Amino acid sequence: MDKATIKSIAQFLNSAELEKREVVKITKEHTDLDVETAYEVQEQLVLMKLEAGNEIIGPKMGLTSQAKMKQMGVEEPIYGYVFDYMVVNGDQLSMSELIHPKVEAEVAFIMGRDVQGPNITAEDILAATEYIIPALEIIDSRYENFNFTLPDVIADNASSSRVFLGTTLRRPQELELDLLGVTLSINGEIRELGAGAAILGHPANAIAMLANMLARKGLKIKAGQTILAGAITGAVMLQAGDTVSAKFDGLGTIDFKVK
Ligand code: OOG
Ligand code: MG
Repeated sequence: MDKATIKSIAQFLNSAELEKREVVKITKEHTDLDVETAYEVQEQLVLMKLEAGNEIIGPKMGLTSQAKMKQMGVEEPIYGYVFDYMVVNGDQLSMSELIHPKVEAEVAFIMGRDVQGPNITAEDILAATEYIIPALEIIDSRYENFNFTLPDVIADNASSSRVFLGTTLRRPQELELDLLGVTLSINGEIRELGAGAAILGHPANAIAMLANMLARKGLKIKAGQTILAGAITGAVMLQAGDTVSAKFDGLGTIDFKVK
């Protein structure tokens, strides 16, 4: 695929996000879009957002749990980027800014040091992590009905849209992240639950995988970045009027209302 086509796909997906418009998946027309090219589209999309004045909060991992891989019919972890405009301040999610949002429970790593792959292990990640915080990610695929293939979702920045970051900070050594339990309730009813081990056996494995994936592009994890490890639970569709509440063992709660 030539550079001009890669750029035009990135532009197409960026406009879909800005105009809150769902689109047909890219691979429907561009059947030759493979994983490597999809990351080139994502790179262009990230560049456009940076050029528009947005800043990167951190890369994120996605599709790191069986719950998510099964739900989306995709079998491999991926990464994308969370930008400053995606972080929600306060406790309200505005439906009018989004297409068809879903919520999923995650933990985030706040990095104290740079981590440069390859050959990074979970132990390396834990040693380089300053704090763990709870998070609720709002994913909002730009594709109709969240219908996509692996290259499609990579090109679409892993459905990144919004994120609520919790305010409880813990040192990684204070937690057993694999045993960290979480419940996700909508309107008072538990809809999803799980433990950190759902993420590749331990959430730090997802961040290690990220460091190793970034290394293939000559990139690294940077000190100060806040990095989502991928959803522990399946994602739940949201509707205006919903009240969302997630409880994290040892990490407090995150609550918000959908307007
Ligand atoms: C892709 C986004 C995946 C996660 O945590 O698994 C993701 C999607 O499900 O639309 O953010
Ligand atoms: Mg996620």
